[in-house]
Amino acid sequence: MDRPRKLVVAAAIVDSLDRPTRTLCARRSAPADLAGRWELPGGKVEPDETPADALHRELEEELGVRVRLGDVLPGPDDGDWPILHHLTMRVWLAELVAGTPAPLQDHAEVRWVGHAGLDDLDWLDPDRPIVAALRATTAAH
Ligand code: 9L3
Ligand code: MG
Repeated sequence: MDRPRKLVVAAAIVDSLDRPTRTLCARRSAPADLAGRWELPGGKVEPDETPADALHRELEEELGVRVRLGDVLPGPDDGDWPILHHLTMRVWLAELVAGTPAPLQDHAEVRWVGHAGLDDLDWLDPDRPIVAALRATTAAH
């Protein structure tokens, strides 16, 4: 029997859901094999959580922020984005409602990056196609 793949949730936190021009990018400090690479912040959904609840928890823990979620950025895997064979990722657009993003846990740095600068960062492999889709979405505004 197929077991459902474990879900990771992440946020493309933009400066404004109505008129996105910049995205909050986070550079990982851990684990060692991912340290230094950039990602959209988030993490694993726990068994007792909804995906959206998990994302709010992760953003509070990792960055100290509260957000409003916008649309899901649809991916090729039933709306989600493949990571590895046992993981899949769901990504929401979001905007800040409280807090100033800071690298509280798992990150060395956070940075607001404009559309044109997104390609210059050394992204985690699974985040690269997501960022390409994000660029296409945000450039349309
Ligand atoms: N991951 C990849 N891209 C992302 C996120 C948030 C996570 N944007 C991968 C890295 C880890 C796994 O998912 O292998 C779980 O993430 P975390 O709980 O270590 O943040
Ligand atoms: Mg995380």
